[in-house]
Amino acid sequence: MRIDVISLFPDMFGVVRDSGVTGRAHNQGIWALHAWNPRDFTHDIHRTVDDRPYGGGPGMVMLAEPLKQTLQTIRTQRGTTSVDNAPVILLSPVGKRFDQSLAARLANSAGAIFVCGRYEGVDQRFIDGYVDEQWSLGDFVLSGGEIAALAMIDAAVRLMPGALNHGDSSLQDSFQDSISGLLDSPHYTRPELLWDQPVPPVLLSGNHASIARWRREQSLALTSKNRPDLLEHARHLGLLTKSDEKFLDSLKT
Ligand code: 4GY
Repeated sequence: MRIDVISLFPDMFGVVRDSGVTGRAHNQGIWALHAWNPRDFTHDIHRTVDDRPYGGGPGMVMLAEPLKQTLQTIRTQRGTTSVDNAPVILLSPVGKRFDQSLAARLANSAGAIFVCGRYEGVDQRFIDGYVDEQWSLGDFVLSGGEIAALAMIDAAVRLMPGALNHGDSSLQDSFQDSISGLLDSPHYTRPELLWDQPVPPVLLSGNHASIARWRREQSLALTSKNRPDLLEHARHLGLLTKSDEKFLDSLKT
């Protein structure tokens, strides 16, 4: 998979290229990252990438032309003009909310070209002419799209085959994230007694059925408390058993 990003701060992408799971996967050639600065595609002496908004108002708007020039260079290097090979995705709070299924879609694709806006936004004519999709990390406003792109790249790359060396844990995660539809249960490691708090005894019992049931109940209780919307969704999909429902009932009293 090849990811291209267009950003006035391309150095920010060193984080995902060089560290942790995503850095190791990058070194293994599982994915490649190319970060492009639209300032390098300006032609004026000031290397201008923004200008004042028509109609007035605060702040500046990103110029369409340097973004278009950057995109054309990327398309030439990628050797294609087809959108299904590499969709152009703008990071914006007006976009479709990013979730685990979009992460999986990206992980199973040939890649994407992420456009990171700065200032008040991007000239709408670039969006209309060149952007295929808009994705949002959440209902808040960042000072640029970079941190949203970093989060999405991280979420996708860790799902790619070979990215997590212990392949089991990605299975566990995907079970939690997309099969059970519930929040993950708590984790414990050594020592057995820490700050007067013991590890829940069931986890030391060696009884794998009891451990699975305890984890399931922890997930149900946490999801009910923090994300009742996810619980309702899981119920709608028929992912809750009679035993789950009985446990959830017992929480109400
Ligand atoms: N939230 N999800 C987000 C964002 C900053 C438009 C320029 C978000 O993805 N991107 O807040 N991006 C943009 C917003 C103007 C800065």
